[in-house]
Amino acid sequence: MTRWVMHVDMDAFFASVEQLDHLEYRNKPLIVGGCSKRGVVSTCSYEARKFGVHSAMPIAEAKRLCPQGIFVPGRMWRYAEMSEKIMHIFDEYSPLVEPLSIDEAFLDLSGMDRLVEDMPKLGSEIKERIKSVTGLTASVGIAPNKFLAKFASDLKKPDGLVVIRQEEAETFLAPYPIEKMFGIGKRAAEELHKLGITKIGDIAKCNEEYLKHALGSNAEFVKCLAKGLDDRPVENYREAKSIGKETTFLEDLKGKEVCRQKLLDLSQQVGWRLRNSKLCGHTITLKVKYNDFRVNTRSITTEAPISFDEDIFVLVVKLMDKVNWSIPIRLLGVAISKLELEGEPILSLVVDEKLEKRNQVLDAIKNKFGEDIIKRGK
Ligand code: TTP
Ligand code: MG
Repeated sequence: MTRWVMHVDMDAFFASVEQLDHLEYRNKPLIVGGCSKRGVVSTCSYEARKFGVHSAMPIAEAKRLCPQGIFVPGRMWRYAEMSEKIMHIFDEYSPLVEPLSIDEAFLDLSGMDRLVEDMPKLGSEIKERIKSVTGLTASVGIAPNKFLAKFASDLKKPDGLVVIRQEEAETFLAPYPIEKMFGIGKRAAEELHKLGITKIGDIAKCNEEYLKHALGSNAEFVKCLAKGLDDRPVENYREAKSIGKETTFLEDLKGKEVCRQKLLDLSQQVGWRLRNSKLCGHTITLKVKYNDFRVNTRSITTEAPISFDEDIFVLVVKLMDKVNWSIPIRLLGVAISKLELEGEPILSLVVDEKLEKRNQVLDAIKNKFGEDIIKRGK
């Protein structure tokens, strides 16, 4: 059975929504972002991109590059509303959808015995459906795995549709610069350049041991991607029995306080995924792996379902008392299980309206910028 994964990503999402709602912004360079002097660009219309404006650029610089641009603050509620509509459409096309951010998702299309010839048609269909329901354009990539699908959706933006077949994948990827690859950050790119590696094809051909000089333990994974191979599954958190997040540290952690901060980060990441999937859960599990590879897991179950970061973290802190922190720690993990669909307002252990608002705002921002953007203080 051929595996098929579709990646859909909306074009200039916030800006397109603004252009849809305001006739006067259409076909104009439009910049959405914080309007204070020190604000940054959230995104901008393709008309503004011609001037070199892009996401995360200071507004002041955008104004310099594109003085005739229209600058507007964002309306998160409106983008969230649109996002929900889009996610519903995805559900029509696949039972297995993995939302990645406010405007993109992976759809698993396998198991429907679809032929490669059907793929462009399916891509056009979903694009048309999105256009007719929302008035917005999306770019679509279809391929046998996640890496290729996301790569493909980015190639012909805006309003693009690219299908990559497995047998052509390696040749297809080869001429592109390494910076276009998932997992290659700025630092890794610099290290690769030092080794004389500039194209994805160079990575595919390179000896793995040599690659390790630049990519460390990621060398094998990245080399597989460069060959167009990626077996990561499309994950639907809604079907998950548990949602968890673990981190293995490059250097062992020492001491309870350091671990506490890491566990706060992990609790937030778990909470975010949970709420994104409209789920809540009852059992919290703390996992600790020591540097001698012994593993200790502790769990606690609450009567009322929880989904807030604070509630998760409070329970994690309780579990911390049952763990030995005097041995160096190699890995920490937090998971929540006994999941259920978020129904009526969730009974929080700490009933607090402000908390709910804060979680909503945080989620909106994390959806916007990715989950690593905000780390709460102690
Ligand atoms: P993206 O999909 O990265 O960007 P985009 O949809 O605006 O443009 P593209 O056509 O290249 O896909 O992000 C989706 C939305 O997330 C974007 O419209 C605004 C928001 N966002 C930010 O607020 N800040 C950022 O730095 C980025 C990258 C996105
Ligand atoms: Mg987008």
